[in-house]
Amino acid sequence: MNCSKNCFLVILVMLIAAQTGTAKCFFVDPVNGSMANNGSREKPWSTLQAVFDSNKICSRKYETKPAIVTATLVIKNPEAPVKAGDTLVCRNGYHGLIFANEYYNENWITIIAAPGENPKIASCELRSCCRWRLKGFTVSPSFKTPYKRTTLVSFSSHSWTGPSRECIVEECTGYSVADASFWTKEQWDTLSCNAVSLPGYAMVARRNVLRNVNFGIGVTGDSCLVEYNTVENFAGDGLRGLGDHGVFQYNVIKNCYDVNENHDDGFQSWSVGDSGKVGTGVVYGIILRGNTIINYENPDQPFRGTLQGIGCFDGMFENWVVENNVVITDHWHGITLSGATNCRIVNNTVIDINDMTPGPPWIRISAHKNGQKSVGCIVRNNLTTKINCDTSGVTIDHNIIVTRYEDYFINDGLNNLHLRYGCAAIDAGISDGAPVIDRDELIRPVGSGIDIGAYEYRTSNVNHSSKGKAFQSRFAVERRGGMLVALLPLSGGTLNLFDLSGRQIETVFCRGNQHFIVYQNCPVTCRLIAHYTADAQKFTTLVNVVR
Ligand SMILES: [Ca+2]
Ligand SMILES: [Ca+2]
Ligand SMILES: [Ca+2]
Repeated sequence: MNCSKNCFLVILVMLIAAQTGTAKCFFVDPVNGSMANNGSREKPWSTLQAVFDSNKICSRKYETKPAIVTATLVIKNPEAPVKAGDTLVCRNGYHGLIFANEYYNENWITIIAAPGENPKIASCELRSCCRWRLKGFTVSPSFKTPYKRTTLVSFSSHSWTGPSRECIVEECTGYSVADASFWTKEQWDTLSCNAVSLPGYAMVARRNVLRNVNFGIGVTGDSCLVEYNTVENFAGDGLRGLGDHGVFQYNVIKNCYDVNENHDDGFQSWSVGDSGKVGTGVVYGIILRGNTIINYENPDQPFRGTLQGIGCFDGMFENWVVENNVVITDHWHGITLSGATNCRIVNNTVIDINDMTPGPPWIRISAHKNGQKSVGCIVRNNLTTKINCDTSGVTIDHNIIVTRYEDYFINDGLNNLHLRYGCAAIDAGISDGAPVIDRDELIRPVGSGIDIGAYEYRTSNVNHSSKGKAFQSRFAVERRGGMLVALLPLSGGTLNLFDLSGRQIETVFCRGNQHFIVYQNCPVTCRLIAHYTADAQKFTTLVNVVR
């Protein structure tokens, strides 16, 4: 009896806590909704723009202006139904152009696509905002007439209403126009939008796909995270990181368009001092890890230009880590830090995309333009076409200069820079100062030592990394008669088969079917590594085929 009474009390307390503390979901449906509704699943509101414009969201704003971060926040829209911690679920259709000002949420408010649906917005600017999460939208000003060049997603700050902080954009698809292949040079120069702007503290851009843009993701806030994004077809720079302690990891930046005077960079940073002058300050603690930067995929691409891979020319840069990046470019600057203190450039792969000038690209740490020398830096375990460092202030060891790509890489140096069986880069590095995982987020070292370059060569069973989302699980590959059949964890994606020497033996593009024949005439006995990528997730498994 006592027990059931206690249980009842416990449940009652939990229910009360749940009622007072539980976040609510509200629904927004441009096709069937109305602002006269209450926002429930059955009676959704009409568009996200209308939800903001009709003050349905309770939040906070600075009491006095100009806002300073230590000032008092007061309640805004106190009677509004959407409160801190709630979620706005957006259904298919066009949700308008989102601009909202002064929404400092005490707890996160999430704006998310309904499962399996594709809500669209022209752009989203949340200004003087805190703790917003925007997820799963397709963003393009081409949804609105007339077309207006803008930033696709920005969490902007304002000197009067206050700085933004702690906002997230993830799993969004953004583009200026869906297809820019017919754009003239002038259209590229005047119509391409900047994609994402993170100007405040602790902002995140994650798993977004951004195409046909001017600048990709620009970070001026401190402690921001930019990961697993794709920036494809860009006129400006792919990524910019000017704030301190930013982490840029596992992004893919590819295909730059030379349409104006901008010097295109895959990633660029510079310091700004108290005077406001470029090159007079320090950028602290940036991590660039596992990014892939590709100048162009198609040699016949229109307005194809050259691309500085990681170009940081106006230091100082202090306590940076640049590791496991892959830079494939037509320029001299593969990875360059001009003015570096205690920076580490370790286990990167840097190659020229062609055999013409400019290039071959180098890894370089040099003095600041003003003459201030770099100190305490390490350039180690890199596989690169050139090293061009100052001799003082930089420890340079265990790097390999590549001249013949076929000596090192599985596939001619461009499509697959995983190491070839038996190549001189395997086990030739040192672990001191080196990353414990590789570009694929797999644990290293494998074998008798750490390898040179971004990828660790592995001959046998895969060590699964405990870090990150990638490689969390394996998938099944079975022999059925003379064929191998994969049972894939997701639909779509690409499956690659390698033999244990690292030779690629099959590539299959898996369209919509989760049971897939991957190898028609499989040998009676063999061991293979199957590597499957879909929806930005990666899965690897070792296949043992025995009679
Ligand atoms: Ca640039
Ligand atoms: Ca070149
Ligand atoms: Ca090794």
